[in-house]
Amino acid sequence: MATFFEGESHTFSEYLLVPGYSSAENIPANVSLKTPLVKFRRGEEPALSLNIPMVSAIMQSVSGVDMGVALAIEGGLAFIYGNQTPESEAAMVKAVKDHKAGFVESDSTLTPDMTMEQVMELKARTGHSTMPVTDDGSSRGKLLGIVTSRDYRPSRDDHQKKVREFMTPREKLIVGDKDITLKKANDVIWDNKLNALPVVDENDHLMGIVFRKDYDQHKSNPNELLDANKRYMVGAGINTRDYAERVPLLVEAGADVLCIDSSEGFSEWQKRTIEWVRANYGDSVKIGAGNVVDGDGFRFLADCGADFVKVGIGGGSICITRETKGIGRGQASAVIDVCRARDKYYEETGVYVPVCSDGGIVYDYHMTLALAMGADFMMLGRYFARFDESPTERVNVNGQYMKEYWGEGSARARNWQRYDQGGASKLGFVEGVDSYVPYAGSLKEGVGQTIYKIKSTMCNCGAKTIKELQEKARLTLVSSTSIVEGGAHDVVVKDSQHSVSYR
Ligand code: RVP
Repeated sequence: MATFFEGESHTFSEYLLVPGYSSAENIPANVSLKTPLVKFRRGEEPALSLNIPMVSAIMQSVSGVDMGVALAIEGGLAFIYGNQTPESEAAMVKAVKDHKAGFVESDSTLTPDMTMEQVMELKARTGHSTMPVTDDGSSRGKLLGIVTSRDYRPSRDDHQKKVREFMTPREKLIVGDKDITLKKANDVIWDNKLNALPVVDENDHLMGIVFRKDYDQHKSNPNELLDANKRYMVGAGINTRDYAERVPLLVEAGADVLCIDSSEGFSEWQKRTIEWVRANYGDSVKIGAGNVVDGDGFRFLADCGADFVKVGIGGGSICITRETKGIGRGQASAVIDVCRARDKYYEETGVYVPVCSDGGIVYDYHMTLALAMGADFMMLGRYFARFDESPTERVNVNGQYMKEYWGEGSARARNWQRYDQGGASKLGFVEGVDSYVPYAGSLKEGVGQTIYKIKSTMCNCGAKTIKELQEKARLTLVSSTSIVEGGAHDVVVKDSQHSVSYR
């Protein structure tokens, strides 16, 4: 006879935290959200940690270069999507690794033959007034000059005037060489009263620009997630099909950690993939695996040598796996069960394998719940898709700004490798939808707010670290009527926006 799990499977919304004793020490400023990213032995430090417990989903509509940089600045990590050629994925990884903190790649570059009218159009579009001039108009072309708003007067000048006539030419520019540090670049900016310093390589090709304001911003990002060479850390998704071809390119590009992206990870395909990585790279390449939803699945992947294990089937906001295939488990129950197995594994082997809760986070407080239930960090799709830094278009739908967000199992993404069970190379049926999510501005602001909420709740539980939260948290299941009690009720809410806003 089949196995029946005890009890029902629950989602995050069915739980609440019951506050514990908090001392005067329990203030958000004293809370650290540092958390292990990869496995480690008892008494040792993990080789890689996150400064905030958030990673972005391995999805076309979520994790590109901008997400990689923006999330590393806040202390988290993006997993660049694998549903593209190995070459283009590696190029994205490399772009994040090459992105020097404070060194900006120009998004408004001119050629000398462009007109003042075109300059004004570009400025209106990008909002940027400092524009380098290169031979081919690309951000990596040979530097010929620079245009700032001090170089032309739209009210007096002929709008057809060519850039070459009013730019500050290369010979009059102060530039930084390719090895200049951010600190030195800032000194040059100050000493010469500049607003921006172009940085060029040995052939005078533009590499980036350092802006006065970015240096200040860099100083005010104490959580930045950097590798040993002070480059941003970034992860990359792989599949169980083309790893022999893909992994070497990603490693070469500098990926700090890989993750097998699969809707169902309790499989021989994952074992083979991890074995291949170990045979070729030993422990030097870190690789997470998943997704699983119970202790058996966890133990299997831990025994295979996974560096972390990802949990969640069917809970993603765009995911319809449970409806189409009837497999999955409520995300809270899955996390609790897997984390129990993780703790048991740690007791038995002395190896701690971090657990990532993937999908199904709707409200910020769900993240605190996931951590309290034992997760070490969360993977989020919908949450990050809402920000400027996700790779999709911002569109106006019936007067409201939205960002597009589609599942990897949708007809739009057609990521058959993610759903592959060794069959034909195509997506047999869809397991995801194409959707909109309400636009939510900059990642920095959104993540800042979320982090503050998590820290505040941790204070209510008397915890200054995630580990302490996991030890001290007291959780209760809630009935459907008490969920109603938890929202505004029996009043007429004046600001109806509140009831649908992101809590
Ligand atoms: P969410 O954060 O709830 O939007 O969920 C994101 C997660 O959903 C991803 O990390 C992935 O595990 C899963 N996903 C991605 N595509 C699909 C699908 O098309 N079914 N599901």
